Amino acid sequence: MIGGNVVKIHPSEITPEHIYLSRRRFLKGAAALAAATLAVAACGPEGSGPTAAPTAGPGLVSPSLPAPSAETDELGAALTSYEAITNYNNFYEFTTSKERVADLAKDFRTSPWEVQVGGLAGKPRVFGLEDLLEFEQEERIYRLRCVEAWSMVIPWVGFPLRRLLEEVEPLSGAQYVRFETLVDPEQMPGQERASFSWPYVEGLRLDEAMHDLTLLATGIYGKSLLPQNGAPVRLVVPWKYGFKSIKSIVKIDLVEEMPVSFWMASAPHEYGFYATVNPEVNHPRWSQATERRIGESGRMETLPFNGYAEEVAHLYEGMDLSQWY
Ligand SMILES: Nc1nc2c(c(=O)[nH]1)N[C@H]1C(S)=C(S)[C@@H](COP(=O)(O)O)O[C@H]1N2
Ligand SMILES: [Mo]
Repeated sequence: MIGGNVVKIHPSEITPEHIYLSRRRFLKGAAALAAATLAVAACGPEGSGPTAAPTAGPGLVSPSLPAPSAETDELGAALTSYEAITNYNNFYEFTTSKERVADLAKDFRTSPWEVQVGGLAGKPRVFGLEDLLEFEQEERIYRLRCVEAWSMVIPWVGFPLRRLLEEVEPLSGAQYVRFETLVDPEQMPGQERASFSWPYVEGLRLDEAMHDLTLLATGIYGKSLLPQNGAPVRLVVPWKYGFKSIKSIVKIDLVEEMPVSFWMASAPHEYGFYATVNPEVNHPRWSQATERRIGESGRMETLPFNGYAEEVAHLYEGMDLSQWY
């Protein structure tokens, strides 16, 4: 914990007072967007009008949404700017250069989009993006801590993964959840690099996947995700290193055995399955004790479980997490 007088508020307690983006608002937002886009096209370059937010880009969920709903996370840390969140990215399918992802991903086709959900499920099902947007969307302000020791505070829009998994009815043998990103080297030039084995795969234990903090994100700052952030739908697991939060998901399977993730396959001595944020367990090549908050100077202390210990530490009782990077 940071200090004695910090009041911890669980994200689920924050959101009701803020906005729950109902499906209707999403649809209304889409219609408003179409109108706004026309107006912008008629009135001049984007951003020239007084109501156009400088960061407004394609895929605005709803221009009328008062998002984000707060200026800080529950620890009082300021939100990272939309500019930084959308221009400093890890998305190896496009490039390993964080500053170039946004440009290389700008034409990535995110519609139509389908996510196949199955494996050990009683009711396996294919969800179109429009089906995913039928789940009640809410805002969650989470810290994202990359294993490379930088971090951001991001106002996500999305819904708990648990709701999707409940829809497909996990069978009793299901112990883990395995996720896959799209493979399409024509659109994703980084996938031509043979040094990695695609698709990008990630996994969670079923109880981690069912935890209320575990989000399927569809937006940031009240706008639909941009490709560089994993459009149209990506995972967010805030108490684990960022690489667990897999982008542009096309497949989710309930499975019996622990999945082998992209990073476990690429560098097994550096990246493990659990990857819970832990300032006491260093990466083999650098310290994890502190982090650089993007947009701020200096370094800050990294918190156990990225500051979510109260919510998630119980999931790991009796486990030696120092074994897991
Ligand atoms: N498919 C896929 N998902 C991915 C990655 C990736 O390269 N490919 N990078 C991960 C890493 S290392 C981080 S830190 C976060 C970064 O998310 P952001 O760019 O939206 O901040 O995405 C994660 N999800
Ligand atoms: Mo990362």
